[in-house]
Amino acid sequence: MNKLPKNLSEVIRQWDGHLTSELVLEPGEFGLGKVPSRLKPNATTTVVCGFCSTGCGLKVHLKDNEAINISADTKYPVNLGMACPKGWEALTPLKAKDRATTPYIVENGKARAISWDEALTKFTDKFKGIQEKYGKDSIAFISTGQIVTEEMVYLGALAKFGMGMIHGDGNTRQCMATSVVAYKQSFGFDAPPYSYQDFEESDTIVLVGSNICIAHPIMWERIKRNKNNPEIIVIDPRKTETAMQATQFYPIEPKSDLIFFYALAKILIENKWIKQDYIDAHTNDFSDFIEFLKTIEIDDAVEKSAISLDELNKLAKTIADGKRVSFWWTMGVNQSHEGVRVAQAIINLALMTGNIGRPGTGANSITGQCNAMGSRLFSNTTGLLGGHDFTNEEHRTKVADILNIPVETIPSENSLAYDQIIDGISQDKIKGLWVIATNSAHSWINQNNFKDIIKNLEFFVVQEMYHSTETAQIADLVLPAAAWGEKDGTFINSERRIGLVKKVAKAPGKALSDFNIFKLIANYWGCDHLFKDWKTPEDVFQIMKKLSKDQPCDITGIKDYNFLEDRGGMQWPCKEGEVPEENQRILFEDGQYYHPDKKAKFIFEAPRKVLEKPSLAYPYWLLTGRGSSAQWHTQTRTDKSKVLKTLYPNEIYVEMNVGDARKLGIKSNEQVLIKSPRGHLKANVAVSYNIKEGQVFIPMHYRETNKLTFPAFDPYSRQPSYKACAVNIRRLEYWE
Ligand SMILES: Nc1nc2c(c(=O)[nH]1)N[C@H]1C(S)=C(S)[C@@H](COP(=O)(O)OP(=O)(O)OC[C@H]3O[C@@H](n4cnc5c(=O)[nH]c(N)nc54)[C@H](O)[C@@H]3O)O[C@H]1N2
Ligand SMILES: Nc1nc2c(c(=O)[nH]1)N[C@H]1C(S)=C(S)[C@@H](COP(=O)(O)OP(=O)(O)OC[C@H]3O[C@@H](n4cnc5c(=O)[nH]c(N)nc54)[C@H](O)[C@@H]3O)O[C@H]1N2
Ligand code: SF4
Ligand SMILES: [Mo]
Repeated sequence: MNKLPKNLSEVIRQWDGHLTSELVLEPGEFGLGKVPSRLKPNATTTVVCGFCSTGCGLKVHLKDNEAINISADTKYPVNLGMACPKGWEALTPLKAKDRATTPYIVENGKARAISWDEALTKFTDKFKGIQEKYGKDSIAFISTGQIVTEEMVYLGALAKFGMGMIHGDGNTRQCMATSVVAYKQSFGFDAPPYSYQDFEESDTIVLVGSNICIAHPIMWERIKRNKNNPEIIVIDPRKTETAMQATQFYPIEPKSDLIFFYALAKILIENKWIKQDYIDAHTNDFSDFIEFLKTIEIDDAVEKSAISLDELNKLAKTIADGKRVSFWWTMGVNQSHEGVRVAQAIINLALMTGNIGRPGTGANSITGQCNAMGSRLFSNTTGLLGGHDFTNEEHRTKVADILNIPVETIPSENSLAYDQIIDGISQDKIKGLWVIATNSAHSWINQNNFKDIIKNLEFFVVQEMYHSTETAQIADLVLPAAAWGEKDGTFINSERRIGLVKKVAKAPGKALSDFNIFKLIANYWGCDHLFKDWKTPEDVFQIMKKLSKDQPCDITGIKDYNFLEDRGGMQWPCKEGEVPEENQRILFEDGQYYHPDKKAKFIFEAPRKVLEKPSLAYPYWLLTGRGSSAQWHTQTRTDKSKVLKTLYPNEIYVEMNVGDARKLGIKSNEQVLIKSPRGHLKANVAVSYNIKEGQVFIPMHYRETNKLTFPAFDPYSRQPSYKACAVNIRRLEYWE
């Protein structure tokens, strides 16, 4: 069992499935040969972008079997010929010198390149040993919203059904957990209801905690195509690039959204600016909501949000006057100590004003990573495959039947959340960790003790495309992964569109696609009998279809990859026998939600205390988020491009108000020290009018940023509240 299969080349051929016939293997190498044989050597083909959740179609131009250039696809229904700088530069990160090209193990601080056979033997022996010593649930995995859905399904099934893990979460916890919980509770299923066409059809666009110009530039371009001269309303503490383009800007105090939206609801109700017939026909608990709102004082909301009553009234009136009002939110809402209730306060506004289920409307959470939506439905982390529930026996039986596996292999309890897995490591409950396609040692909240916590593990495996990431640097075993562009599969974008990702380049050295790594692990672990039919990504896609059957995310009508190719992707639902003609669809047109009684729920709760606020010792709010459209997350990919690097400050900087800078005698570009109760860092000052006094902003892309952040979590989604903590700032000479 713990040996490479004898007829390895045969296995590799099977891995590549429909690509087999012309597949040439380099002798002695595991890298899987050439670009897919179904593409002609000098072809042009469309691939969905591997950065943000917009999911633009990019044309990849091949010469002699090699991807040489990219342009934006003019026909793809998402981006209509547009792409942002990251998309244009998407091939560059593949060629970087710090790609992990061989498995390696770190012993006594020294890295040693090893064969796949040794790596997989080590992986299996170590993790099995830990399980024998401490129990099955003593190993866990943390995955991602950035591998193809087929790989997510494989990983989730392998880890939980094959290797016996219970705990596995993803970086989507840092990002989307709040929206998932909010939608499930309010609508009965995690179902963002919109299509991008809504950006063009609204007459009133309300963007909450969403810097769309930077984070989703092509969605912003869709707003610019709107012919209704729409009101564009931005609710954000900072005057962001998006706020600068807005027709109305509400610079709300950090973490005051909940009371602010409740006050707004109260004003709408008092003025009878609501759609009672819609509320009566399609929702529950509105009268309780009215009762609850009696506990909300408008004056209190005005004071806490720093938005005047006049402005609040103006916003309410604008919403009331709009015929097609759409509400959009992103991380300013999700990353909060009470994010779920804030998201639901926004959902409540859409429901009570009847702004849902019609073109140009909706309570719309914008996702972040290219495949966050895939992970929400198919990663087997927070929910069972296909939007099912681990704790529901019927669901477990259904999934077991589809996969043809014993139902007992499916855990009947939910996984610990990301923060609980990290705590579990501190508490010696989790002794083995496997991280796939996320850079936890940079992006996780409060980094000060992260590396020490990791030392508590007996075995730490990182599956990565680069050996240089902060997380790979502290691993015991690194498994080199092929990247976007080097493998096949599908992503699901923000508007629920399933789009194709293709192998257009060869992975370097011995790097393998995550799909193939999972396949090998199944073989070495001895559970490959569970995955007999899972030969190619497209086989797994066919299994995903079965898993989705009769769920709101039913995709049984998508025949195969060629169908997706021909249609320019397809939004869910797409049921067998009900394949839609049109290419842009919204949900809830019939007012039917996914709760058993088909009604949506008003959900509300008194605002919670913010656990860390500015104080005498730490007088500034620290906000964090995206810095520019050319930077991606922890920058492992985007900092490989010379072109992108010219588009943003290469060193960490802090944005600070002109008045604050003057008070402290700080000049623009001066380096300052920033301290939170947990850690400190040095950053260059960017003096600005776009941030209020008493607040500062540091982009998340720099490795130091999370030394400062405060680990507060939403109680329902367990999403970290990255966006608010307290810091102090001083000139260097003052500290040193
Ligand atoms: N260029 C680029 N694009 C990206 C990414 C990237 O790294 N780079 N990442 C992708 C991912 S994974 C994600 S999740 C998205 C994130 O996309 P966004 O959420 O749009 O980006 P952020 O800058 O994280 O946060 C948005 C805004 O929230 C505001 N905010 C902070 N606190 C509060 C608050 O209390 N209330 C309100 N109302 N607003 C607040 C911040 O000032 C910030 O402007 O971007 C995606 N797109
Ligand atoms: N302070 C602060 N912190 C934040 C945020 C914030 O707003 N403020 N935002 C949070 C949010 S919303 C998010 S989504 C996270 C993002 O945080 P991360 O997920 O840690 O960020 P990435 O840099 O995208 O990490 C992805 C990793 O996967 C690797 N990789 C890329 N493609 C592949 C592949 O195909 N296979 C494998 N095996 N590896 C691959 C990349 O090299 C990279 O190291 O950060 C969170 N952290
Ligand atoms: S907007 Fe997003 S999906 Fe489109 S090209 Fe840019 S990073 Fe890629
Ligand atoms: Mo994210």
